[in-house]
Amino acid sequence: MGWESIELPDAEIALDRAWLPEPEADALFQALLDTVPWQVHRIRLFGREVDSPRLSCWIGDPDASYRYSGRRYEPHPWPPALEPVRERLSVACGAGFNGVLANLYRDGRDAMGWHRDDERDLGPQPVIASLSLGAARRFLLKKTSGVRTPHRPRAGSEKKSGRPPDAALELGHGSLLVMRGATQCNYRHALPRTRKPVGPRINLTFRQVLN
Ligand SMILES: O=C(O)CCC(=O)C(=O)O
Repeated sequence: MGWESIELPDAEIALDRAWLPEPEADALFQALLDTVPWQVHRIRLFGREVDSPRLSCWIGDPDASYRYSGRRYEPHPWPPALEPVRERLSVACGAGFNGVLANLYRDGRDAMGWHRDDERDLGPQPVIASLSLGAARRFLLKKTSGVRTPHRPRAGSEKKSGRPPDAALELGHGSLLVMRGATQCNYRHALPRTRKPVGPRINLTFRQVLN
């Protein structure tokens, strides 16, 4: 297998569907489920602050505090199981990462609305490395006008978001999706809810915060 280029105009996206071998992915999934201090983050939705429909944790180096959706998060220390993965990811992506946003989708009702990872703290062309563990879920991408706006998640439903997505990728256990260059400037992404019975999924988006 290896790297597959996702061909979308004005984006640089690559996917390795089996980046982390299954036994390692199994062990990492269980270790994170057990050791990450999962929290409900508050997000802005249609001008209101609401609980996000998933559990999250911002993990990083001590100075890597991170502002998104109108709040600043101080980093939790790296769980021992994640340190070696960070090193391997840096080599695989040719980029450093000082933080990771971990999200736990407990079942198909948990989701992530349309947004861009375009916070000022990430710089203009961030490299975002997204490692998925557990149940496979659909990840959608949709081209924008290219105008940068603050992080503003939209409703998690695919139907409510207007025109259809430009790409739908199945992100399975151990897959690694890397977005770089102008991708965050030109595309929004989302992880919609699903009615299918699905088990828990953990997604880790590694980032470099420029404080
Ligand atoms: O769970 C996913 O695959 C998407 C996560 C995401 O969009 C983010 O952390 O910004």
